[in-house]
Amino acid sequence: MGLVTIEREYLVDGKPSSDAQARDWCAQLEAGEILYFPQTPIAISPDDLQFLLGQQQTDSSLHKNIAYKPNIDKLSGVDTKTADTQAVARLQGIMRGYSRSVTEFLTGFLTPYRANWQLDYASFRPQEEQGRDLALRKRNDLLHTDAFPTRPTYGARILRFFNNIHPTRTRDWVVGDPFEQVVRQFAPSQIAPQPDGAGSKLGKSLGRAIGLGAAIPSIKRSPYDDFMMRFHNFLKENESFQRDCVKHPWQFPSGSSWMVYTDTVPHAVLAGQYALEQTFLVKPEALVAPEHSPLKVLEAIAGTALI
Ligand code: AKG
Repeated sequence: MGLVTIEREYLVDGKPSSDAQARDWCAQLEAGEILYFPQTPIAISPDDLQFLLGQQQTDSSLHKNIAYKPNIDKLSGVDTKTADTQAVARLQGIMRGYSRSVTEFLTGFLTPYRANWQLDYASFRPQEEQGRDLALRKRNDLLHTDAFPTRPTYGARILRFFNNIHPTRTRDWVVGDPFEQVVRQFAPSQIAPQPDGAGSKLGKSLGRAIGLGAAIPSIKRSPYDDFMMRFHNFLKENESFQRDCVKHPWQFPSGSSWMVYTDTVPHAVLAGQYALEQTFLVKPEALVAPEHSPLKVLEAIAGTALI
């Protein structure tokens, strides 16, 4: 998988020079490329940056990162009982501003999506990633594709925009082969469609056929979401995949941004500290190259609808 570099001078007032250019960048993203901005298009004031670099995550046993939920203007991952209330309010204000700036930028940049995406959580990642002590399924240094345990997407794609705000250090990623290749590596070539009403059975049989174990209980998900969640866990738990899979290293410098569909690009972060991130859920009807979407790839393998 490659990196598509977007220099400032390619943009006109922060926007692609034409609709065709915007569609082309969307198509490249959907096919698994990372769009990389050597100089971030998101303005963060020096004061806010200084403040962020002084923050620690006090509640990291429960939450991997500090999350901001823009739709309800709430932070989680901060221990509000012990944290300084002024500092929490300031962090909330910065995250609110960051979320708005990224949304505004991408509304102008990814024009084919703007009527059909949903703003999801933003996050602040103050922890050093190298050597983090996390439960295996929470580890981000193991290659994985993303799925959210509590937020099934019903086929919407997971698009994430990152900022490396560390003053000097790179944020070091590795990415693997594209989703379709990885899924087919583990799935048999034919999986019999199931009769009506057996949608979730199909999700299970697809999962079982590629050795993903039982379905994950509780939250109501479509067979598609069920598969994506188990596939995330399967990749992290699969030692031979982690050891032998293709790994392309990318080091994102201080002050850069990048965005990627993390539901299909297997990725891991090996080192780095201090990043900001905003997630969008892009609905199937907005996609310019839906054949690359994990939903279409899995439906083609299964031979039937999965949502
Ligand atoms: C994820 O959030 O899925 C990651 O793998 C972490 C990426 C990062 O924080 O750079």
